[in-house]
Amino acid sequence: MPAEGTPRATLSGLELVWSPRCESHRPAAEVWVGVPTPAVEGPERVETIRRALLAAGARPREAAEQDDAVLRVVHDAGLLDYLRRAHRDWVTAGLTETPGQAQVVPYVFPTPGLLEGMPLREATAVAAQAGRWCYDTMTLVGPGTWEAARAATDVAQAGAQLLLDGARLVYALTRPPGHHATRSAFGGSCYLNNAAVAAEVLRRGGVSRVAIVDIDAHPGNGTQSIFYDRGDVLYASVHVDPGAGWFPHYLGFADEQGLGAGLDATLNLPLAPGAGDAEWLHAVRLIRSVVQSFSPGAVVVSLGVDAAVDDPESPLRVSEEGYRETGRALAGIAPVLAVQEGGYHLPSLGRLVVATLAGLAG
Ligand code: SP5
Ligand code: ZN
Repeated sequence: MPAEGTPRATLSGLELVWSPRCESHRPAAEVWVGVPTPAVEGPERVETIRRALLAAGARPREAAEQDDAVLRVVHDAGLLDYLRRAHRDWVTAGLTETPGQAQVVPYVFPTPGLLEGMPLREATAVAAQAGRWCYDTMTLVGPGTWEAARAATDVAQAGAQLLLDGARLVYALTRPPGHHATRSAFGGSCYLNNAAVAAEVLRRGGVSRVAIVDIDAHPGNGTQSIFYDRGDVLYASVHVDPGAGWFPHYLGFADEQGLGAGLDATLNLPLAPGAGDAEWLHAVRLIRSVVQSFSPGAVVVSLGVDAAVDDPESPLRVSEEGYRETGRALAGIAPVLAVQEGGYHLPSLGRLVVATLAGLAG
C-alpha cells in the first residue's frame, strides 16, 4: 500500500479527547409523531469513531471532570438543574410504573401561544415539567443522560484547553451532540451545547474572536441563538434547507444573520435536498472566505457527518472525498477544534470523521 493511503499515517499524533462517560446516555427511542422509533444517536457511535481514529494514528486523551463555571455562562441554571434531576424525579413520581415510560418524554409544552402573555409557572406534575425545557419528543432523558451530556462538555472544554495550550488541531469526541441545545432548552438529540462551551472557554482563555463552522447536515440553532447578538463569536453553517421540510423546521434560514453587535456574524447556507459535493463545497468555500475575513484566533468546527450520502437523517449526498475536501477548505485559517455533532450511518461513520480530520490536518 502506498504510504499516502495507509490509515496509520493519516492522523498520526492527532489529539483525540474523549470520555467513557459519554456512553452512559442510552436513549430508549426517539418518539416521533407519537410513535417510538429506534434511537439513532446511540453509544456505539463513540466506539465506532474512536476505533477509526485510533487506527489512523490519533493519540487518545481522557477528559477530566470540570466544574460548572462555563456551563453556567452558556446555559440557564434552570436547564442544568432540570437535566440533573429529571430522570430521578421521573422514577420517584412512579412514571416508569404508570404509565410505564422508562425515560423522560415531554407531554405538554408551555409555548407562547399557550401562555398568551400570562406568567410561566412551575408545573407541579413531574410529567408536565419536561416540556418547559425540551422542545421536541425525540430527545429522551434516561438514567445516564446527565452524566454523558456533562461528560461531553468536559471533552469540549479539555479540547479547547489544548488549543489554548498551543495545539493546532484537536478532535473532541463529544456525545451526545450539542448544537441544537439552546441556552435554556434541549432537543434534536442534544442536551448541552458542546461547541458553545468550547467557544466560551476559548474566549475566556484570551482568544478575542472565535469562529464556529457548523458542517452538520442540520443547522445548529442552539449555537446560533447563544451567540446571535455577539460580534466576538461568528457562527456559520451549511445544512439542508429547513424550508424544504427538514429538522429543525423553524430555524436555519438564510435571512437569519445576527442581531445588534452580532449582525452579520451569523451565516446560514441552506442547501436543497439531494445536493452533493459540488453544491456543498461551494457553500463550504464561501464560509471559508467569510471566516477568513473575520480573522479568528481559533475555529471550532461542529463536525457532524450526517450530510453523507448514506446517512439516514438527511437527504444531502456528500461523499467521503467531499468531507476530506471540506476539511482542507477549513484548514490554515487558525487553530481548529473539531467537536463531534451528528452522523448516524455506523458503517461509514468512522471513515467520514477520519477523512474530514485528514483534510483539516492538511
Ligand atoms: C445532532 C443532530 O444531528 N440532530 C439531528 C436530529 C434530527 N432528528 C430529526 C428526526 C426527524 C424525524 N425523523 C423521523 C425518523 C423516524 N425514525
Ligand atoms: Zn445533524
